[in-house]
Amino acid sequence: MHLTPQQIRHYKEHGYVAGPRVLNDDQIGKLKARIQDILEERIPFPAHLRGNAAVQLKNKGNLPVVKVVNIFRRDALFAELVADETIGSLAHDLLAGPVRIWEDQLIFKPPHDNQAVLAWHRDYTYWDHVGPADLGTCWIALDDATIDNGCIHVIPGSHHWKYNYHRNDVDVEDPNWPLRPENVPHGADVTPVPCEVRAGHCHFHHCLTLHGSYGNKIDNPRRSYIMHLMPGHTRRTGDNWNERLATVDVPVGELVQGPQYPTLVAPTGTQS
Ligand SMILES: O=C(O)CCC(=O)C(=O)O
Repeated sequence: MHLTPQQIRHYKEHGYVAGPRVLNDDQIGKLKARIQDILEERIPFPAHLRGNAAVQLKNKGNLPVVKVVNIFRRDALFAELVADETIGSLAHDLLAGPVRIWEDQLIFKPPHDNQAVLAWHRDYTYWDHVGPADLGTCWIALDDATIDNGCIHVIPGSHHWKYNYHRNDVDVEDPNWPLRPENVPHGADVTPVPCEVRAGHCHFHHCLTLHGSYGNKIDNPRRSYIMHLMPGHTRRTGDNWNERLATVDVPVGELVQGPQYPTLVAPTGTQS
């Protein structure tokens, strides 16, 4: 399966694009069951990768908003998605091959949680020890992601802005900090555009596209599985600083590749 030329153009011009369905109902059901097992600690998962789900479960009787990273390295069900031909083919439509996985995440937004906000950000601000800045994300909905349950919003075209902020500049108390008029280029349009994604479908965004999401106002959780992807030319450019991510185990200047960063399946006939 491929993205259409219009979809590819949309990604290049606007920094994001809605993609097709990549998971069937059976896959979604299995992934949701596995997520529940991880979050409720029925299967072991390193605590620093799982957030503080267990503590909050005991305190509040409800799961908090949880982000779990690098699941594919520990769980065969998620590793299957990294090896999925459809996802691999779509990723190669947008990024130069061989496309590799940089990091994955699952995000669980509990029902009726106004606090389940993901602050506005550009992913690359947190990945600037690898480059160049042309990584991309394949964001897969496991529930319908809607305005009411906190779907992603983007600022179209913001990946083209001359805009550079450092993670230490950010006021973490203000989820809108990157959108403040004094922080964006003069005259920039910062109107957020919601990206609703049906369950099983995907959405892609560029690592420089500003995005964020708001709370969940409905009775069901909003679950998503997110693959952050590198083009084949991504190199380590600087020091490791984010201990939540695996330490980048290649020397500065070298391509980020090896068993920690599996290659996605390239469509037949693609040179990698
Ligand atoms: O799932 C969300 O609401 C935000 C996810 C995100 O920031 C990302 O995929 O880069």
